[in-house]
Amino acid sequence: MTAATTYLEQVRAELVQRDPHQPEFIEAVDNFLKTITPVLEKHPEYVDANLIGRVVEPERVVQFRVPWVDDAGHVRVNRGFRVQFNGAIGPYKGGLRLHPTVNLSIVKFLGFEQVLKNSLTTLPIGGAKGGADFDPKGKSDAEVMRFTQSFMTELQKYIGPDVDVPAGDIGVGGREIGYMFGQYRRLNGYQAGILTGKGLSYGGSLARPEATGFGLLYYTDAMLQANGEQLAGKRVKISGAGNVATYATQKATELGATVLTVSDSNGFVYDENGIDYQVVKQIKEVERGRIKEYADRVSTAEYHEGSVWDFDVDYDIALPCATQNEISGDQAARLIKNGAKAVAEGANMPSTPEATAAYQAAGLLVGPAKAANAGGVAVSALEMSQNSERLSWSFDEVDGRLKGIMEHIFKASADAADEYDLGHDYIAGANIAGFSKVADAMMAQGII
Ligand code: NDP
Ligand code: 2IT
Repeated sequence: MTAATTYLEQVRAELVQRDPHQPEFIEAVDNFLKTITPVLEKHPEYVDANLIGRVVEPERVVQFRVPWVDDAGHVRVNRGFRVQFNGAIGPYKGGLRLHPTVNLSIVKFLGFEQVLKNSLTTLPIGGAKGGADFDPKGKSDAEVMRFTQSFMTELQKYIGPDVDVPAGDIGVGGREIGYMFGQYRRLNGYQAGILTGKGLSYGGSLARPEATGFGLLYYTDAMLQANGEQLAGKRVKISGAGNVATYATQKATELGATVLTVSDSNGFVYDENGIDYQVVKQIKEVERGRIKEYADRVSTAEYHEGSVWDFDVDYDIALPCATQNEISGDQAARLIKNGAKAVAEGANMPSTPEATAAYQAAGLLVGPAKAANAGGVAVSALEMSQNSERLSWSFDEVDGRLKGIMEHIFKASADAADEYDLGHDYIAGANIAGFSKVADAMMAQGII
């Protein structure tokens, strides 16, 4: 037992004692704590400053009532959250999730991940997350509008272009950002930098919708190339059929891979000839339908109920792009049996700890979420830059910067793993590289 490991055990014990009912948050912190001992051994001053104890405690948590009236005239109440986790390196930044499973544990896990992810982008943004336990599925446009207006009426008290800048996540896309922006403007006047993921007509950035999915593939390609491989010719399994999955499918296909599957929470479609992202886009973005409909439109595709991770097919690369803990230990064993050699996480924390242990035991290349999916928030930060200078950059300008940022994130993670003799452990590398800037900034700013 070194001083560093004893200290980390104390921090963890305190956290579990305080928040025993926050399993996702504890899981996200554990994923970090497991990798950070060598940094504390090199920097004993971090232990003296109880830096880890401070890093795992959010700076501020806001929880609020969101009342709204449904189309039948009934008064409904949801619970809204904003967790401003760490502002040491810039204004709080992170998405809003609308999903019935949203609770404080989920928002804190996402906020904690966001701190390290945002640091990895090299851009000046702190970490935050928010959302509500509202289910957009089956709601009319008018209901979504009334809900998001009520949500923003409270949230606007806590955000600002230099304070905290929310964006989308599960259940929050262009429609929801538009309604929230409108309500903010009605209450406070036009401020472009209040949200990112905006429509192009009122201050949005080209390539923000594509950014997370495209960025995931730029990262994956960089990881493969560093290991003497390439994306072209590879068979890829993707889960999810939302924003991240759709544009991951597009970029994977453009880079010469074949995407065999996409999914939603009911089931998945499989097509040996490759999934057509334009059909997915039409069904999900335009018609707000279910992925089952894909098989009605594309004759070579099959639809199956259940998890895509329970489906056996030979493939090379897994790109989970749906939600947290979607891959269990058993499903990871199956993925390895199916021949996958690499996993890159588009969703936040999609692999259970058992799954991650299985990948590592089998020697897979693993791109962790906080590195591999950082392209979305990176382009959000570029949207903030464009808003500040009151200019818009071309698609190629934004996409080119995104690619550079993702390649840098891979390299910084690989270099950190090298520095600590951790081989190809890009999970530890991302944690260490992301943490080092936050740690420097917190140490410089005193005990706050
Ligand atoms: P969307 O709402 O656009 O799509 C979510 C997709 O995941 C849908 O296909 C949805 O299916 C599926 N899904 C959601 N919850 C579950 C569940 N419990 N079980 C199975 N499938 C589920 O969200 P995004 O594409 O934006 O987000 C996907 C993931 O990527 C999330 O983990 C998010 O945090 C992460 N992410 C998003 C970024 C962004 O910029 N949007 C940036 C970085 C990460 P169904 O319709 O059936 O619910
Ligand atoms: O998880 C994420 O990084 C996001 N949902 C995007 C956050 C953002 O501010 O663009």
